Amino acid sequence: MGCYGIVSMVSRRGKYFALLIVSLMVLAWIATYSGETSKRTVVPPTLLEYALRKYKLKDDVDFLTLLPDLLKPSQKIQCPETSPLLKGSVNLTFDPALKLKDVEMENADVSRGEYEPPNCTARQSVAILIPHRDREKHLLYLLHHLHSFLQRQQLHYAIYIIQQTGDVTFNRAKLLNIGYLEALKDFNWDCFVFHDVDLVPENDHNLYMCDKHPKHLVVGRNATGYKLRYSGYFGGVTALSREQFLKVNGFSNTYWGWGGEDDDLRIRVQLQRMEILRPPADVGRYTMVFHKRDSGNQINKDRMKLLARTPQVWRTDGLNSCSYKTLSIERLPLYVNVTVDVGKPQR
Ligand code: UD2
Ligand code: MN
Repeated sequence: MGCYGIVSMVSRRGKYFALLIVSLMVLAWIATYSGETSKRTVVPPTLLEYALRKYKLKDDVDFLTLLPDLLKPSQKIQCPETSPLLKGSVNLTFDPALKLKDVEMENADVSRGEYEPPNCTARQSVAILIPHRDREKHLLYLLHHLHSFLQRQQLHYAIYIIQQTGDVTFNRAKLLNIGYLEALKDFNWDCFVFHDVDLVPENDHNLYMCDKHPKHLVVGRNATGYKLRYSGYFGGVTALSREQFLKVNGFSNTYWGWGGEDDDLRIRVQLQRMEILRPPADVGRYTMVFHKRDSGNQINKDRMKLLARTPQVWRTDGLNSCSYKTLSIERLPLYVNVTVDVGKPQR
């Protein structure tokens, strides 16, 4: 719900009520942030959303009944540096009979794709961005494992699935740019994790948090004997802070089909003289659910040519030139489903 939606909603109920809500929000903001050491920054337009989410309210709520609670200083302390809930390496299961309803029941505390630890303030707010088309089973397995994994890490997080509509050649990188731009309309996320739908993390010490430099979280996966494929490898799952991703102007929008877009992002990171951090090999382990190459995602034969021109074009090809049409945004229980038209290759 944007600012204008909030204003039109309350004006129907009279100006006095509107004034009351605005005053309450200011009070709530002061109360919530005065007692908290979190480094999260929340801009005023999200305040009402914050209160609605925190109290899981519908928009016809009686705010007066909330006043005492809103004015109470937050009792929450920052979550510990190492979560006591971590289990290390876990045995993953991929049950073909798994249903979305089961995963929803396992995650009753997740609302509209978003979760906050109940007893402490998370150290980072993280948006997980997953590019997707026609991989429903993989998505279900990932949701099943990833929600509990992220909750064990005591993160404030939301999962965004960015769906490419139609049968135009797949564009993973552009979908991820769109995910970043759309997620920032909801909240000022600290950190973004760019995540393939078919990769399931095996060890919860692999922290989905951002660091001083961009992180590559997949050291190895089952299919490649858990070995790093090559030294500059940057595919699968990466974590960049809001500022790091902005600094490199995001991904290129011009990689259609399979391959190259991950190497392009690595070049952008290196051009900014940032390093790439990785977890230890026994921690950065993933299971990739078996799949064949999808139709509509054929090998991009131009990828080497594109990679050669990255140093010349990165400033004008990326977040600042990402044009698309948002077809729908559905806030489902376990994820925000963003469906987009990414356009088609220019040729
Ligand atoms: C590798 C990289 C991946 C990306 C890709 C080249 C790893 C572990 N992953 O993955 O990050 O760089 O090469 O583009 O190295 N997808 C769909 N529907 C489609 C096609 C793709 O949802 O029809 C999404 C999905 O999230 C998938 C991702 O795009 O996981 C990458 O595609 P892939 O899994 O076919 O490619 P793969 O495994 O070679
Ligand atoms: Mn894959």
